[in-house]
Amino acid sequence: MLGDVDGNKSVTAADARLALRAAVGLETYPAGTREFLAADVDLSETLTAADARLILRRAVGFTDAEWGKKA
Ligand SMILES: [Ca+2]
Repeated sequence: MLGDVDGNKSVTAADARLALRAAVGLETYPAGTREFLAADVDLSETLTAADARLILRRAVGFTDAEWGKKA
């Protein structure tokens, strides 16, 4: 599920944390893995702070146009 990096079936700040850790190299999610696909919410095929930002926004209830759409 998009945004659910830890796989617990909900999108929370914990998922944003993992995405941010991946963006700075503290977690390694190879392309194509479940974690990578969940974290790449802007479908840019890279994990960046922008993904973490979108996940955190989703966790607190915002809906962003970039979510699940290629830029
Ligand atoms: Ca989750």
